[in-house]
Amino acid sequence: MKLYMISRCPFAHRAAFALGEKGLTFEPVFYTGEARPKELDAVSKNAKSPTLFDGHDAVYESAVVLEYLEDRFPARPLMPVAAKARADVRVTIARVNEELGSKFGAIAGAALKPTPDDLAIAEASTPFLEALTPWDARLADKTFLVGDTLSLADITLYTIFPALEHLAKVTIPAELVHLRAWRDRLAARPAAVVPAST
Ligand SMILES: N[C@@H](CCC(=O)N[C@@H](CS)C(=O)NCC(=O)O)C(=O)O
Repeated sequence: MKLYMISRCPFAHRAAFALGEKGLTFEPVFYTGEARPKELDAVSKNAKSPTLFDGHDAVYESAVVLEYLEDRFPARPLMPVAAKARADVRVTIARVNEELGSKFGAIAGAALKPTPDDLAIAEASTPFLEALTPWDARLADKTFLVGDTLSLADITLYTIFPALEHLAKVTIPAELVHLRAWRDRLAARPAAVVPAST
């Protein structure tokens, strides 16, 4: 399998993390936004980072790539078995996207400006950091977001943090001890390494 991705892209990180957890090897193909590979255009103009090529089959949109990997390689599952628990994982992923997605995007937008300014980054960070409080409370007495094992929900939330740290030096506030501990547990997993071109 080949994973086409932009270096340090948090969405691609989700796919790489899931592949690693499943013990699957893949060839990373890094590109930049300025030099979009023609292979991606051949798939779709909507195929972004990540796009997974599994033989002749190409899959894009990180959430779809994660579900595809689960369907195609069910060993070492990242989804629970019970229907309700599977629904819980999907609702949690939807909440990550709804509650944090656009706030994360605003920080990234400020940090990626040609001349980023610290005030704009700090202003964009405030709503994002405030939105973390319920996630900290949720993890007060839990090792993982849903059930007792790592799931696609953990991977989806986790990948936001290394990207923000790298892009904007924004990190989880010290008082959110449960969220920080969860973040550190995930970071310690070998599959959590951020895919980056050298
Ligand atoms: N909703 C998409 C977002 C993917 C995305 O926006 N990736 C960025 C890099 S982090 C990208 O490919 N940007 C270049 C472009 O938009 O063509 C997903 O979850 O896969």
